[in-house]
Amino acid sequence: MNRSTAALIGVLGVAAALAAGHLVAAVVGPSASPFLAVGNTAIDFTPSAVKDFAVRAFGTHDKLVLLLGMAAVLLVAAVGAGLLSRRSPLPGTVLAGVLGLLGVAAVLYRPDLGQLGVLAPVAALAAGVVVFRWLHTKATGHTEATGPADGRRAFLIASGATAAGAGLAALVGQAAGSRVDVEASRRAVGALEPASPAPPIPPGADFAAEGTPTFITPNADFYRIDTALSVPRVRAEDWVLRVHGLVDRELNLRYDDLRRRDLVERTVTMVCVSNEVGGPYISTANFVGVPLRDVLLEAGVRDGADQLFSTSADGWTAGSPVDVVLEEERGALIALGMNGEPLPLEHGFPARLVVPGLYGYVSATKWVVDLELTTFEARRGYWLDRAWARKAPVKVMSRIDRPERGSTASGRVVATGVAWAQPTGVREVEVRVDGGPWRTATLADDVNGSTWRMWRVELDLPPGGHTIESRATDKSGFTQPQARVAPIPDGATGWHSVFFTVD
Ligand SMILES: Nc1nc2c(c(=O)[nH]1)N[C@H]1C(S)=C(S)[C@@H](COP(=O)(O)O)O[C@H]1N2
Ligand SMILES: [Mo]
Repeated sequence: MNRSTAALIGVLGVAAALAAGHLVAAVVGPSASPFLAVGNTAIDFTPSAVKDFAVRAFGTHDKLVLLLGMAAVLLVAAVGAGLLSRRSPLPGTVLAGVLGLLGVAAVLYRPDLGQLGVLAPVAALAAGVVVFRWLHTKATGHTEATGPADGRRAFLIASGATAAGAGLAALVGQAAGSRVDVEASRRAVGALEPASPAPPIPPGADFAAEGTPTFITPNADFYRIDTALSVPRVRAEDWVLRVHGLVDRELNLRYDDLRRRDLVERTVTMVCVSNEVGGPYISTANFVGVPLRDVLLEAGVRDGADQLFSTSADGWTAGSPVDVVLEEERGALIALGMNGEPLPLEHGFPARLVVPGLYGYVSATKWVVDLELTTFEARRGYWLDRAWARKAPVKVMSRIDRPERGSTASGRVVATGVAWAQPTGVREVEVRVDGGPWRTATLADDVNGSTWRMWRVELDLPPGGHTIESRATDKSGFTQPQARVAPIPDGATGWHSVFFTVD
């Protein structure tokens, strides 16, 4: 058989396998689709350094890049196996088998899939082997009686049928897999009116006209960090939050149990531990929900429980210190809403945790379904096995938003930025230029200690290149240290510095 036929058979075999897996996954659990399961498992096994790099380089597109990369590798493998199978179908059969087993392993490794999940990669394996061998026979199978022309026609029909069948199976699988209509469930939730709304944000709380972010981050702009390739689709009406472990009584709370309570609204700035000095992974929202403390007290926390271990619908986990989440002043929430709407799907619909003053990876579980009172000895959250610290309170930090790096300013320079020190709050921000004396910046109106605070300062500078640096001091008097420390293991430190030119 010629090379292009051989390559085509390889590609069609793999396409049939993926499509069959996707179709079966629609029934046994959408995340069992072999491609997604392998991708998710790859994320779990990726060394932290690579993950940090991916987040830095591609931001929220990191997952798209991973999927495209996997697709490229698969394509190369399929073409390669096809070409190697010109004499015997063995190499292609082996490839289909190996890929199928990879899918089985990935599904078994997923914490969010039951045993039935393996049916999807098993179907993929079977379809891959059968379709590949069938096409191979068609391509080589012309006999004396039929002749090469008939054989060619039979092969073309078979490959066309395979392509159409695979496309159809993938489409049906996709449609059936998204049949869980979370969007409708989210719309049906409607407005979540807080019994105690957050105080209104004063107009003087940001310097957005001069380069800082707006005080409240619109939901569409709120930074997003998670390990989920496909957003978990949990309907409010199916959602149950189990509270168990070292408690006096286990609770199983339904969405309506929570939303019927007196909801509170709190303005909170969330930040990711992976945020570099000067980085963008920080946002602020009005979160509406139920005080986490109230729920934990209802369950009755037993002595000895030092960790609140939370698990999401997709099996991600985080551990927060029990003493922190029980602090009344802290204001930790089981959040249902964000900026006047139910949580967007990507930010944890139906419910997530929000704990002011702790980095997201040790507190902010999205799609939360399980709260276990336990010890730090007994259980380790997702990122702990990847070299991140057990405890991670937010570090005092400031960022310069204007002037921008490498920009050229004319005349008077207005420097602006943000600072944060949750849950204590920012007392002062200082700025210096070219290593000169520190100058105190003007602070925007204070909203609460768990939110960021914007700052502004006017500078008269001679023409030429300049470097501006900033440092914040929290309300306990602690000043952001100069020493540069990388985000791993518990958050970056150091002064942000920006070089710019005055003409
Ligand atoms: N289920 C789940 N929850 C999660 C994560 C995750 O990967 N999965 N990432 C955490 C991290 S590291 C951060 S910084 C915050 C980010 O929340 P956001 O995406 O709403 O900004 O969510 C946390 N909650
Ligand atoms: Mo994070």
